Amino acid sequence: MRVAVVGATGMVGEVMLKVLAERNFPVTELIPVASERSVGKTLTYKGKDYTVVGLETAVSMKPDIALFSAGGDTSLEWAPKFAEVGTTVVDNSSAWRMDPTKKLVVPEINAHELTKEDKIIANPNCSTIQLVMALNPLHKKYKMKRVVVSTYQSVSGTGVKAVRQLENEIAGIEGEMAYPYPIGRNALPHCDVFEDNGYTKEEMKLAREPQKIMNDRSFSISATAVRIPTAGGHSESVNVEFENDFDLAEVRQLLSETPGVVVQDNTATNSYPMPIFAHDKDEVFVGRIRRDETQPNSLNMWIVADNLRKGAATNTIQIAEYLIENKLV
Ligand code: A2P
Ligand code: 11C
Repeated sequence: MRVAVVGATGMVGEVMLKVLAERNFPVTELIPVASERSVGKTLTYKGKDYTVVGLETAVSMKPDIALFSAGGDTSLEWAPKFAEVGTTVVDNSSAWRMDPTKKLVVPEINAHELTKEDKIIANPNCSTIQLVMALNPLHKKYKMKRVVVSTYQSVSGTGVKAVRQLENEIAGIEGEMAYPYPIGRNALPHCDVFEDNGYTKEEMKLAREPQKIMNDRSFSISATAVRIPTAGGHSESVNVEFENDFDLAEVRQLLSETPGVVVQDNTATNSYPMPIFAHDKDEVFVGRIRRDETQPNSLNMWIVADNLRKGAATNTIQIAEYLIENKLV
């Protein structure tokens, strides 16, 4: 496969190169792509140097697959140009996610919907992916009615500027601010921009994307997204009300049998998911599984994943792997 990585010099792009190498993705030619600022720079992949090219050049090379993580505007403008020359685009931005003509895919849940005709495929938001990985098997068994989720999101979700803001604050250095307030020793109930309804864009992604991925509008999700001073890894406190009652041991069993999910849930040994454990891992970790004692058929749990891996690079690459395995590219 001739594979273009659009945004190869960025935070997610860098992890994409790492994950492609780790998983031995069948790359015959790698085409690293970034903005004009980076054209001519060298990147290393599997011990070999590659020169960064611009988007125009990359399109003219007609790669088989293009993995995009260069922001929504770049995707909106350039993904169709790649698709036009026959490239299949897997896009990690929010540009195409809610477009009814595009699929929004978490491979473990709905990759079977993909066909050869899908030339632009959307990768969900990081906090959505880890949420649906845990909700989907439970929904199938007990039928969800309503989900209330609060997130604890790391600064790496915002990008390099935010990672630097936190590092500078810890080191006591004044520098550029990614957020309107300090993030060290703080918690900001503000991820992405505010919308007219008073929710943030991140909260609305959590409310809308799961219904599309799970192809089911019978449940509703209410979200509060909070930025906290962790470097990497997003955490979520999740309350789910089901139509049907459940058995806690069966819930744990169901989740531990779900590919890509790891249950870490033993209060006797202080075993529960945390961002420092999830770092650099592809699985979604679930723990603190307990009955909500205030209302029937309701559950509380805590979900953690590495937002740059399963939340972004790994999920994108798993989609591409599915396309290859099923001869859809
Ligand atoms: P560059 O490094 O040249 O700016 P991050 O999400 O970490 O900010 O990274 C964004 C990625 O998207 C980087 O690789 C960046 O390249 C790339 N990028 C940003 N804007 C464009 C653009 N207009 N055209 C191509 N690549 C872009
Ligand atoms: C965050 N979820 O942590 C964001 C980052 O729609 O792909 C990814 C934004 C997106 O702030």
